[in-house]
Amino acid sequence: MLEECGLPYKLILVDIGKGDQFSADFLKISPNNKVPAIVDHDGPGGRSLAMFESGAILQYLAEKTGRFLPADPVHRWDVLQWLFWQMGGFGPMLGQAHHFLAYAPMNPAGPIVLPYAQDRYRNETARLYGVLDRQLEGKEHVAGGEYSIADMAIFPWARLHPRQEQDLASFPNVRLWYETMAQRPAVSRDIAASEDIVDGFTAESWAVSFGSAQYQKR
Ligand SMILES: N[C@@H](CCC(=O)N[C@@H](CS)C(=O)NCC(=O)O)C(=O)O
Repeated sequence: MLEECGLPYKLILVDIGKGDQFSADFLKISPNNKVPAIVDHDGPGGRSLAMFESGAILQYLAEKTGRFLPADPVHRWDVLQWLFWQMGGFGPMLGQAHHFLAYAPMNPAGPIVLPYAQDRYRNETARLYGVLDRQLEGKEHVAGGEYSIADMAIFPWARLHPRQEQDLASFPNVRLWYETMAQRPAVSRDIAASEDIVDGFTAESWAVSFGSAQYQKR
């Protein structure tokens, strides 16, 4: 969204494998210990505004710039419902697919392979891709009749379809949309700058992500 809007920004790495997300300074900005988060030094009334949750951040930036969220109420609510569909379903369920299909089998204390959980989240992920595929039938963009923050929110999860054990050949409308999205200059710049590789865990990074450090009372 920042790239699409041409807004100036400074990217600050939060190393979630090392536990940067639990630092007192980061928790003031993002109390749920998750990225992404932003601080807008030119927020409402010229004051700084900190925000977490990508859906809220996208809506905030759309309202600030007047871009990528249609003004017409019918189209606007169409975009917002698909933005919330990502926040409530596509993101969380695909995150669980990543956990049981890719991360748990890499547990450094010994692989955790749970066929029921793997089937459950692989199937639920496929169901959600099917919903998206039907929504994209005959459409270039997910909602509102134009490129919007709904496309932006959904794309990064779809980018990881191999990790979710999904073949986009089964979802031809999603595949076409995905390929078109990936060619947008702002999106391809982001793809080039942000590889997502998880090739193993140490005892420390496992504890940070899924163990004692993650669940320690704060
Ligand atoms: N609903 C949140 C999800 C954010 C999220 O799950 N972030 C993960 C990385 S993809 C994270 O920061 N994990 C660190 C942790 O849980 O400690 C959003 O869309 O902003």
